[in-house]
Formats: sequence, structure tokens, C-alpha cells
Amino acid sequence: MTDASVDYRSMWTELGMDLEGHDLLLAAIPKLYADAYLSQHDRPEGMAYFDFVMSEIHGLRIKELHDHRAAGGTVIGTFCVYVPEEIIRALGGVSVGLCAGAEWAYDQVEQVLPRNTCALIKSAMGFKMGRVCPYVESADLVIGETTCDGKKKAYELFGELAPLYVMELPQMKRPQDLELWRGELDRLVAKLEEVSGRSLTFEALQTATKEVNDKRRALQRLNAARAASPAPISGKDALLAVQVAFYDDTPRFTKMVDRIAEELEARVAAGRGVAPPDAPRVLVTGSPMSVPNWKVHDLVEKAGGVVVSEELCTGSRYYEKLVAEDATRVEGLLDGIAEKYLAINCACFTPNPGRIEDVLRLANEYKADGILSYALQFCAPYQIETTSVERAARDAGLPVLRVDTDYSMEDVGQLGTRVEAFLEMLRA
Ligand code: BJ8
Repeated sequence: MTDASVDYRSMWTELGMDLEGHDLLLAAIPKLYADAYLSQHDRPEGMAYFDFVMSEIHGLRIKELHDHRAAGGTVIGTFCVYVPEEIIRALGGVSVGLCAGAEWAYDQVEQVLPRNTCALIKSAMGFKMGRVCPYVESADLVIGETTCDGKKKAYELFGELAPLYVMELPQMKRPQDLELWRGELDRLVAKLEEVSGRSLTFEALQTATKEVNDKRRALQRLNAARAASPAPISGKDALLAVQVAFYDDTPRFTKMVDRIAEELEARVAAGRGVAPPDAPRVLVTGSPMSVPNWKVHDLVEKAGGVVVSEELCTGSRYYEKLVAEDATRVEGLLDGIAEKYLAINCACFTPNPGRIEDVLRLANEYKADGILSYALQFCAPYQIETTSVERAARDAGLPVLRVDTDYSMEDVGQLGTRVEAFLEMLRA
């Protein structure tokens, strides 16, 4: 899915990738993308940027990372929204999200991980074992975190294959947890200073904080337009914007998303939408959805509904909260980073009432008619927390469709039928 006129193969070979396997992967994505994305009608013109980004996902962007490293910078891989990209950026790093959204090399993966491991972990491991992900192969360091048990234990094996550093993320949000987490940021700074050969300065951290906040502000602006009826952009397109936020160049991404937001604001003013005003509006909440996992949004929107918001790490959990920019010393900025990140409401925390409040608030703000609670199979944190989501939604009078799935396409027929029945109920 890269520009056929440019030969990236020597770059991929240099990265130690399996070219044959990679060819197979690259051959599969364009069809998936065309079917989910290019088949949509009346997309915002600004989405052409994301079509281009996707067409160069393993080409031009990897070349940019290659050039960045050649100029003395680093590439840092991450698997979780708790890893602060402001610090990575301030130390000359480009942060790239590595969570993978497709099945790959499961035969190898299942030799080291139990079959009943969530698809996200298996996929991340498979991309590394199969040597088909140029992002992980470009990484000078991968940063893991102690979130769910599956990830925690898989990192022990992943660390045999790539340079890995694991941050200890507390599982509660008491003052002593914030203190522990703040200490973890100091330890992360020390590790990244060692890897980059640079020292963290106030100016660099202040600039990086502002740039990353600007990226999140642009996503907030784009998403705010989705509260309108008719919805001016599909859920699929909005999801793609957040997915790309994890690996695109930060200032360029901000500029392009602002441009799309402006276009959406004009659409809202003109009453122009991608779905009819009476299309059922769905809020999606649960486990993250990494590229190219567009399965649930695709089913909802092809069945005539529209996804209006995502309470996901590839959604509001990524862009809603900002880091305080007014500190006057490095320590103050790091305090703000610690507070912002610990305020994210992942189901790995206990108790986690903030997430339930977020779901209800978003459902209200985006005028959702119903909630689709999505969990990857074997993702215990989100599967179990679905019960609390269902109870709270029921009390608020909001119907919930519970979807437990993985990355295979085997269940799309059955899921499609359930989604259609759910939308029918919302229409009634
Ligand atoms: S902040 S959701 S990115 S940990 S899907 S691996 S939880 S078993 S990804 Fe996550 Fe950070 Fe939380 Fe977000 Fe485990 Fe569930 Fe798999 Fe998951």
C-alpha cells in the first residue's frame, strides 16, 4: 500500500524485516481500507490526507523515522496511552504507537503465549516475531507498562526480542499512587536521557507539552463537531484520525486535523451530514482499536447507524485531557504530566468509576441513542467492567449492545445481525 514508484525495500531489508511476509501484509491492507473507507460517500475532503497517510503507512513515514534517526534523534515505541509522549518528544524522540490490530504469525505466537490471550497482545507479539512491522523494527527502545496481567507478562517475552523498558503504572488513584507514578516519570526521564544522550531541559519539555496539547486540542475540535445532527463525519473516519495520531508527525498532524475540523464546522453550519438525521447514534466504549481494526464501526455504519463518539484509548481517553502548561520549572511540568496521565480512566484501575461517568457524559454530549460496549475476547478488564457500564446505562435509560470479539472476520455475519437488530431497536 505504498507508492509503487518508490522502492522502500532496501530500507525494510536494512531494518531486518521479513520481506516476503511483509509483502503479504501490505497486499491485504488496501482491500480492507478500500472496503471500509473508500466506499463511503461524501467524506470530508480533508480525509484525503489520511488516505495518503494510510497509503504510505509502511513507506514514507518509515523513511521519515529513518531520517530522524540518521540526524541523531530516536524512535520510541509504546503500547499504551499512559506513556507520556511529551517526555519522549522533549528528548528528541518520536513516539510511535505499536499496538497492532490484525492477526499475524499466530502459529509462532501461540508457541509462547496461551491461545486465550487477547488479540491485541497476540497481534503485537506476532508483528514482532514475524518481523513485519517497520515501526517496532525502527524503535531504539520500546516502553511497556504494568497495566493488565496479559501485557505485563507478555512484556517479559517481548523484552527478549527488542530493547524494552517497563514503567510501573499503579492500579489505584490514591495520593500515594500519584507519588509512585510521579517517581516513575523521573525514572523514565533518566532512561530516555541515557538512550538519547541528551538532557531534559525546561524549554524542550515546555515546547513538547504545548505541541502534544495542540494535537489533542485539534482532535477535541474535530470530535466536538460530531455532536451535531446530522453527524458531519463518519465514526470510522474519526476513529482513523485518532489511530493515526499515534504515529504521525505531531505538528503536521495537528495542522491537518484542524483543517478537517474547520471543514466539519462548515458542514454543521450548512446542516450537511454523512448519515441521515434520523440515523441511530451510537457511542462505542471498551478495549482499544488499533489500525486496521475498523470492524465494529464498519458494521454499525454499513447497517445505517452512525458512531458519534468513542470512549476508547483510540478515542476520548487519548485526547480529552491536557497537561497544564503554566509551570515554570521542569519538575512542575512533570507534576502536570503525572496528573494528566493518571487521570485517564482505563479498566486496569480499581475501582474505576471515572470511566462510567465518562461513558454517560459522552453519551449525553453526543446525543447517543445507544451504547456499544466492545471488548476483545480474553480482555478481562473491559469484559468485566462491561457489567458496570450496562448497569449505569440501564439506569440512564440507554440501551447497550455487548460485543466480545477478536480480529478475525469469522463472526462478522453473526455480529452484523446483532448490530442490525440493535439499530432497529434504537429506531423504534
Ligand atoms: S490505557 S486500554 S492502551 S492498557 S485489550 S492488552 S487491557 S487484555 S490495551 Fe490498554 Fe493502556 Fe488501558 Fe488503553 Fe490488556 Fe485488554 Fe488486551 Fe488491552
